[in-house]
Amino acid sequence: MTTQRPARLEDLERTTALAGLAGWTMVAGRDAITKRFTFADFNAAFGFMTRAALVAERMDHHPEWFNVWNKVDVTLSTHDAGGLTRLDIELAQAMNKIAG
Ligand code: H2B
Repeated sequence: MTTQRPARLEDLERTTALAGLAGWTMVAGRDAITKRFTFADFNAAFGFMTRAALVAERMDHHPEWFNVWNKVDVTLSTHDAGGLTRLDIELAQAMNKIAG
């Protein structure tokens, strides 16, 4: 059985989706979105990463991310599609919700 991966978002779709995603911006020179999450301390940042990791694994869609103490820089893109798909939007929404 083959798994169906979603198609890259059209211009209008990504504009609309991004408008509803607080804090996320397009990455320059790449079809991807990014956000820096800042927390009170490392414990809160790592708690966020742990919860987000569980969602990502359930979605079979994984973030590129980088953590230093209380900050987590996240980049989302669908590697199989070579750009932004609805999976990135859904994971970004879930991360915003987890971060509170
Ligand atoms: N994560 C992201 N961000 N993009 C993908 O294309 C992707 C993924 N593909 N996680 C998944 C895993 C794929 O490699 C597996 C085999 O389903």
